[in-house]
Amino acid sequence: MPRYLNVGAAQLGPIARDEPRATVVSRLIDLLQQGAVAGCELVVFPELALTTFFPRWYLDEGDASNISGDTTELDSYYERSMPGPETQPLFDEAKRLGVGFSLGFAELTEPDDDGVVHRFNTTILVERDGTIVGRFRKVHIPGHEAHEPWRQFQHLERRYFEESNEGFPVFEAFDGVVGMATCNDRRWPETYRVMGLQGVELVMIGYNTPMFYAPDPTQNALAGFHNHLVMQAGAYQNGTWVVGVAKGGIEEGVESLAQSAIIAPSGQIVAQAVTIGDELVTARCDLDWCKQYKETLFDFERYRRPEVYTRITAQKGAIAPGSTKQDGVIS
Ligand code: CDT
Repeated sequence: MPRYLNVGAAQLGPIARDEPRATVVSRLIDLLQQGAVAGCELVVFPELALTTFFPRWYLDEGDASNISGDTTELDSYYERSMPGPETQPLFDEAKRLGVGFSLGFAELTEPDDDGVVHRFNTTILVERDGTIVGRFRKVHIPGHEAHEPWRQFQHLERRYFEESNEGFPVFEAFDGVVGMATCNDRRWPETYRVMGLQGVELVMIGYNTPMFYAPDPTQNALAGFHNHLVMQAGAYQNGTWVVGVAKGGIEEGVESLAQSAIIAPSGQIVAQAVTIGDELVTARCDLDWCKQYKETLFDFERYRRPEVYTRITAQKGAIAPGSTKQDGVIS
């Protein structure tokens, strides 16, 4: 018997640097309402969906390892509570419509026991009754820490976000087993496999992917190919749905990839955005389709060989034969 979940991928176009939260939240509500009309139970929003992609600017005066100086503008891009006064209307509307959502945003924590605040690139999962049922903090943080003014635009995620140590949890929600990942996480096979090992049936991924990659511009023309390649492979190899949602278009002069897609456990794209702006695409996702892969070719219990994969967790960088590098592993 099929087990259907109607899902919407709510792609966003650009958000201007000075765009007020209230305006962005009204765009999100509009997409949520479109989702309700289309019969969606879950709408997936992109990474950092409440603000412009602020890591493209060097916004403080600290050194490479330390944010300091005037952080007024930087801090204005983070949420201190969720929901907060400006995001509450989205939660209220979700509850009214009975449509859940996942939402990416910059999180500034309360001070810890040492008085230190933490900054994470976070996504929350909100059920159809408006309650938060899951939280994911981005694990793989790309880009650089230090001010690099030679770039056309910077990618200072490694300055403005900590790497999460919480891993890739899954949640029993939306009558299935669901998980989240954020942008660069989608390029790493471990992301999907760790959730696959917890029986995930649907992975929600928001992204902001610039079309220009300064360290190797030969990759620019392949941005769309790589985006779908990794998500389709992750879906197929783990027998799971993947919903990849962009903030695309030209934002503050920087062009970002759109091409949001809903991908089946077969690895096939079943719905894809056709614009580079605010757009909802939907699919009726049969969560039981996952079994066809999880119980055959990718029957982990039967076929996996964890005893020969120990390098995956024991070692970080590559160690070529003959290398003198020591990384705690004897080859
Ligand atoms: N937001 C994000 O993670 N973007 C990265 C860009 C990498 S280039 C520094 C991505 O993997 O799409």
